[in-house]
Amino acid sequence: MKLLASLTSPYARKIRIILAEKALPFELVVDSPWEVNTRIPTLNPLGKVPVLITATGETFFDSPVIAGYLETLAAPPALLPADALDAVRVRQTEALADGVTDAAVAALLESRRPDGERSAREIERQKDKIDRGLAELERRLDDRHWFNGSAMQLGDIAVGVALAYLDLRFPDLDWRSRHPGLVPFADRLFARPSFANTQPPAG
Ligand SMILES: N[C@@H](CCC(=O)N[C@@H](CS)C(=O)NCC(=O)O)C(=O)O
Repeated sequence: MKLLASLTSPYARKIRIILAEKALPFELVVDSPWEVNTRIPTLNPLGKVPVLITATGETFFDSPVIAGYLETLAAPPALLPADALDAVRVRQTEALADGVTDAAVAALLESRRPDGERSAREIERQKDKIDRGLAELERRLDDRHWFNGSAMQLGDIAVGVALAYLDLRFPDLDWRSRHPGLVPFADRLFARPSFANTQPPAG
């Protein structure tokens, strides 16, 4: 199994964390879709990472699909519940967290546009999505340990990845002060080897 990923992609990090939690062997192929020599568009027409190539040569993207595929390998721990409706609820947590990440990526890309093309209004619009998303996640977590059920699942990993991505790209947003209810949760996740060993390079 091969995972094509850039080291800074939060979506790819979500998959690397799942692979680590499940102790599934894989080859990490570092490929950035922003580089001219990238192979990614030949594997994913959308030109995005992560892309997974299975042991039998089948290709899967994007990260929620890859996460679903990895569950089919039945490697413990299960990160989606067996009950179909409960699995949808975990997927809802994942979608909300991925949406926060999407808004952070969009805000970052907008902030990197040249002077005169950059829209401060668009950056604020995306930051509002981040703040509303985190407020909703904080509300849903309440004082529980995990978002869905009594053990860490896919939704929890996606939330941890989103929060870590904010630390990397928007430390000034100071999500810890604005959403303190998420701090113990994040501390718990960030201490796991799967998170510690997949930290993006600085810069
Ligand atoms: N929804 C996708 C998002 C993937 C994505 O946007 N990846 C970024 C890297 S963080 C990318 O490859 N961007 C290249 C591009 O947009 O051309 C997923 O969950 O896999």
